[in-house]
Amino acid sequence: MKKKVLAAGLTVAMCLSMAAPAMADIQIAFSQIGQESDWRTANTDSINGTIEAHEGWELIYDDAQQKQENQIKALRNFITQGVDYILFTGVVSTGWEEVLAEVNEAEIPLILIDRLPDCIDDIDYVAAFGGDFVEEGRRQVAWAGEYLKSVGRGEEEVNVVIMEGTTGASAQTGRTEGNLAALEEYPNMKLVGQQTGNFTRAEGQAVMESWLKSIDKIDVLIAQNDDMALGAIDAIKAAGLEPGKDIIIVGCDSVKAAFEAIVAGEMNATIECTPLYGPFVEETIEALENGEEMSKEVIHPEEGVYDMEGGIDLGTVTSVAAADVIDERIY
Ligand code: GZL
Repeated sequence: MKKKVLAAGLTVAMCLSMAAPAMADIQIAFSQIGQESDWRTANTDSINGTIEAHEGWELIYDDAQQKQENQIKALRNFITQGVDYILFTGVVSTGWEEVLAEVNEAEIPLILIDRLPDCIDDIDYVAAFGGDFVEEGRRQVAWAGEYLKSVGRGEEEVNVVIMEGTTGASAQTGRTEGNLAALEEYPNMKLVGQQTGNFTRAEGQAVMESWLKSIDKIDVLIAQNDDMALGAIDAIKAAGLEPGKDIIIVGCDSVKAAFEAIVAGEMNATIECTPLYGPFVEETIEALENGEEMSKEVIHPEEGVYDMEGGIDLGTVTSVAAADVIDERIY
């Protein structure tokens, strides 16, 4: 009897082992902020798609719905699971010291992407990659200033509103720093409004609706991402005004919907901030798996500026007409 049971046991074990999926060599955990914008969706798709397509890699993914407490919980779960790598972008830039110290104590390699934590100099990380938010903010205002000059309005006093991203996010604080510094270079541009739209289209529309009721004349909107710019366009049209003409609109991210709005004449420019981090993540983890050291230098990708006609010189970059490149855009 015993032999039969043993044989049956072995048969079952063999079937199970044949049916079981191949064990991953490494587990890569990703603490993502949420799904607040087209940029974020493209960022998630790029990273998750790259990891899931890589032989032997397993993705452990968490969407924090833009809540810091959810990210902290996710990071602690990753530690408990004993993952091999952690990818992290913080919804805001403060409040990460304790949990990132726990990641360091667990000796799990930490890859910082996108919105970097203020405590970056006090933690161990193996690589860091993301947009140069201050430069992106500078480019937004400089584009508007140069454009006004190009159409003979360089001396005209114009009213500017800045629609900020999520309060306390490094993308918001950085872009605002760049926005305000660049405004110093264009004394004809007067700041008459500054409010967060939380990087979402719905909140961008609501903020623009309230500004159109409370501010006599708005000439330029600087929106710190394209989703808020697109929401503002909806509000401007509902108020009977022509977006892109009555109000000059400069976004950030360079998502496809912004190219479409520019080609339609409803938006004037967008400053690129690429979300396509998948290749960087793959190269970094492959290098680390091969025992290579990565530089601690924060890597900023090359980024462009896209507008209606091209040719606006911003010093570090010259704009390109959206219509000329819209067909090759992949996000
Ligand atoms: C920028 C990123 C910002 C985008 C927004 O790297 O953190 O968050 O500009 C997104 O669209 O919501």
